[in-house]
Amino acid sequence: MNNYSRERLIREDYDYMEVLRKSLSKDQLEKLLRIKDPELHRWIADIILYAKPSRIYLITSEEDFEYIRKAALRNKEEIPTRYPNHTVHFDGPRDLARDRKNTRILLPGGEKIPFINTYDRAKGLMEVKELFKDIMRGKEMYIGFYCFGPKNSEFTLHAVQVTDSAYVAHNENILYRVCYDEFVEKAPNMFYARFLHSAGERDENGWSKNIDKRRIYIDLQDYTVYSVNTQYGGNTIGLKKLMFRFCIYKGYLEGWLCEHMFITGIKGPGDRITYFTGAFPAGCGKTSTAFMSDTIVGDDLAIIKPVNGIPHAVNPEIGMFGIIDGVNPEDDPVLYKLLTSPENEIIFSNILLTEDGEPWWNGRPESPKPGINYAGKWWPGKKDENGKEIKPSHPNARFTVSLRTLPNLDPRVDDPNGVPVGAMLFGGRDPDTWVPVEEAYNWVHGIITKAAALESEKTAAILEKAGVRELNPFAILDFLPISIGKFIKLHLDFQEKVDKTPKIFSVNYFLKDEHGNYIADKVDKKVWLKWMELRVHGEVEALETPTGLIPLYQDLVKLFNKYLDKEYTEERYEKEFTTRIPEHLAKIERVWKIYEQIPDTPPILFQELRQQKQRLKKAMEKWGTRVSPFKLDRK
Ligand code: SPV
Ligand code: MN
Repeated sequence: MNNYSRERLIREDYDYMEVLRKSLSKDQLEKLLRIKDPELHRWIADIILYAKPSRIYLITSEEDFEYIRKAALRNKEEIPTRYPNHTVHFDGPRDLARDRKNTRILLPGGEKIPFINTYDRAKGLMEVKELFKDIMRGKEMYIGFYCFGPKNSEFTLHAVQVTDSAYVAHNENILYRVCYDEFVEKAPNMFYARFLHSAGERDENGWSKNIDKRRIYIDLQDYTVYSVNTQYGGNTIGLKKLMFRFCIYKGYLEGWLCEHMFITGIKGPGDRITYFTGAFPAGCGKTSTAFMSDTIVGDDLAIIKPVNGIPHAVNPEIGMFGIIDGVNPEDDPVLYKLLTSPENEIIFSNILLTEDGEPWWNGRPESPKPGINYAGKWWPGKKDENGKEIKPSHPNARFTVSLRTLPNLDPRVDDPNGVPVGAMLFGGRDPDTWVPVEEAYNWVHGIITKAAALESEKTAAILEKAGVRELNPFAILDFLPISIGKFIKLHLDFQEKVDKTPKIFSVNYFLKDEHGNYIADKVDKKVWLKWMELRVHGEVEALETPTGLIPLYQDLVKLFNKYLDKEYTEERYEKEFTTRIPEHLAKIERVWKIYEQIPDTPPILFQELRQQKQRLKKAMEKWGTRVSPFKLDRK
């Protein structure tokens, strides 16, 4: 990539070295100049002139971490707790989740992509640059150099984060590998993304004041993101969901996959490990599935490329920015222990900090004591201006912690070649259609009917009404910088690049019975995982339904007994694995209608859906609207 063509904040020529010499202390300047990239130097000088930070600090190794931790406390972006390694951050009541409306992909000429929030590039750049004028006055600015992936890996991308938030820098120090040495080694002949962030003016609570001027503008052409007047991690942590857009885009241009997926290892017979990746919209069981696995490589993102003909996955992150709501000692023993261990470095966001300095979230067994939370002072029974009770901790409250704190961290987490992918899972919040686990007939069937047709009820991770069902293909819709049609085609074509494709499964933990109660227990996912592991190796049979392949009753009985010490009744099995035909047909209608509006949808999508519909209709003629698994043939 030619770094010299990058977008500038200041067009005119000026002596940028002079600006750097004046604004950076001697040691900071030395650090910057060791990266031999005039375009980078010039960009930093532009920001200095433009946003006017009063001091500058570079994060170039783990030795800088302590400085950032202290800065976050000094800036009052984080509050200490009774545990020295645990801090709390509050985003403010209007800044608690990703802002879909104001997160826009900037495209030249105002090009539009269906279902994606795009905006005219020239207009967007002008608007957002204006917002950065003088915005860092009186503040310290942090510059971090990170890898998006393991060191010395063909999978890895690079990024520079510039921010006036020590909280953002602190998160990145935990979530990503500091990679200054690779910049020193490779620049200027390297690709890197640029993230410029400012929390903007903050009020006495530390919340960003100008929320109406919150913008997250993603300049696809220049691999640069401008994020301003916001603090919530999904809007601000450059290497998280902002880098992810660039990763998807680069993958699209180069023919590999960047996914919103965890990567975990499942133990099978003889202690073999089979690696799974899994895509779930936020708040739909992704983290809990990862923790139910035997080893964890990653909990949120995956870069997948062929290595010797086999798809391999790398986790670009080395930490978790996870949802804490509902994490309790019974259902999530490992995560709960990790989050309550004083020795782990943890940033909690938008939980309740009780007056005795204890971080409290929904899921802690004890009742919440008064303290401060995302809306200010909190006491039991506190109501908002509409008379609605304010929850002690927010449903999208998060924790940031290093993966290295995990007892079950996979030993291959830093492997520059990643881990081989045996299976891909797709799951959403679906009350009435998908069975708890089902295998696709083949790659294409899976990509279309499981991944592209993934639907889910909205959750608290976005600033919209929870509970409404929406199509969320690959659980990635919020992050796509290209049309979903192109993204599907990329996956269909990926088949040609590998000798063996992973098996594709759908999972659904949210199926309800006729009384509206969830049928499965939270821990049952263990059994579904173990069944899928056996399927990857062809070691159990399956029943053929009109929509895929499901477990045999007797296999589940054995697995429930072995892994959960639980009885699994025929009645439960029938309830869980009955094909609900009208619901499936309605789903196909919904999905069809959406893809009809997307001009570059691959035609094979409609073919697959049509075939699925025909199979369902045939089954309905034979058996009626409900097909019990006991009626089906073995595959
Ligand atoms: C998600 O919402 O999918 C997350 C958290 O992983 S965020 O950083 O907000 O995207
Ligand atoms: Mn995510």
